[in-house]
Amino acid sequence: MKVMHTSDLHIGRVLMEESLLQDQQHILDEIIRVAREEEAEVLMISGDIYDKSIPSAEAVRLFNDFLVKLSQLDCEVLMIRGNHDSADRLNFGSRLFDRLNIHIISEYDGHISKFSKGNVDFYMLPFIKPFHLKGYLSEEEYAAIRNSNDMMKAVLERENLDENRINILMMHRFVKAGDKLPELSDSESQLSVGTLDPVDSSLLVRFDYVALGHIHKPQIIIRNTVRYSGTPMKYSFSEANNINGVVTYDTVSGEVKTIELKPLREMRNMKVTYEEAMNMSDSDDLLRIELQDEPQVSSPLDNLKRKFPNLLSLVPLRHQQQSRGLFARRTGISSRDTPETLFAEFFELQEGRGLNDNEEKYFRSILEELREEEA
Ligand SMILES: [Mn+2]
Repeated sequence: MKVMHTSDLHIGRVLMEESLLQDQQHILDEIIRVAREEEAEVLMISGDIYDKSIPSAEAVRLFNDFLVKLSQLDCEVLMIRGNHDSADRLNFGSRLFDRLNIHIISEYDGHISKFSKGNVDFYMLPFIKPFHLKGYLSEEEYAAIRNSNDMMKAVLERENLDENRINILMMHRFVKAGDKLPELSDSESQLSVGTLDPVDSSLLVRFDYVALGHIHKPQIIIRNTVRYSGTPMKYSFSEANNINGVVTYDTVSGEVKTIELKPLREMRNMKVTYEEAMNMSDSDDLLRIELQDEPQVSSPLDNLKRKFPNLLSLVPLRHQQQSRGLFARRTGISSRDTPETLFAEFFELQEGRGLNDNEEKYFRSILEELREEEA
């Protein structure tokens, strides 16, 4: 049986105020085209269907069209909730969609939802937090859960895998292999960087394939068959060099393949002088330009925009020098860094002075609000 794996559609996402709806419509059609061409029998979408827990009307409309097209496929569609999705909103209509071979799992009911086809069992685990386990564990077991890894262990211990069957797990989480963390991009939830809470891949060894979502760069975690499919398209300029696509897994031969998807608009970073940029041919690509000189014209951005209508970010030379200073000093983000200390450091670098009491208070209040929203 051939199964297909994708994740992190983030329908409704906006990139630097630029709507990506057309690009997303195109890429969703590409996913459907590939599913058809590959004769996939099951299509797995491992969370973050929507970009926001309250999606825009346009995003809902696009997802609605996608569902209709999926229902016309000769293929079972499995979807789980990601941390960006509202459980209730994603769940809307799901019992009706079941009849159309579209299975959406948004909630945990004490067991991982299992979907069986042929000799394959698909375990569909939506994004959950430890409190979702309350009531399913004894009080002692529940009290012993300190992090995501403990939670995952408890969740998996409750399942009886049939070793005679092919077992596939879908989940939306941060998974590490030993000391090795997955490689992040700028488009994952920024706040999560401060609260890295990984699950160790050693918990997943009993599965033949693990279809992960959450991390946006496609990557293998322990073996070819425990991997992040990555987003089907690029969602930040830090992803410009990624090769985005969908993954297929043949449950008989064990073969894993990545099938590249062609975006509607390419995304590129350019490091050029103003002169060089103006001498290039016009382009509709989504662009970020780091200028390598200080142009002596009055409105470089307007001129460049005429050639490159989708130029979304123009970084002047002096900003790059400042941020290089920042990166030169920092060797990375550690668990000791908090959003407060990181922001204070960033502010000092930009402004050449520390935060005063009022500014610090203001920053804390914004952070508080964001954290409440996240909770
Ligand atoms: Mn995501």
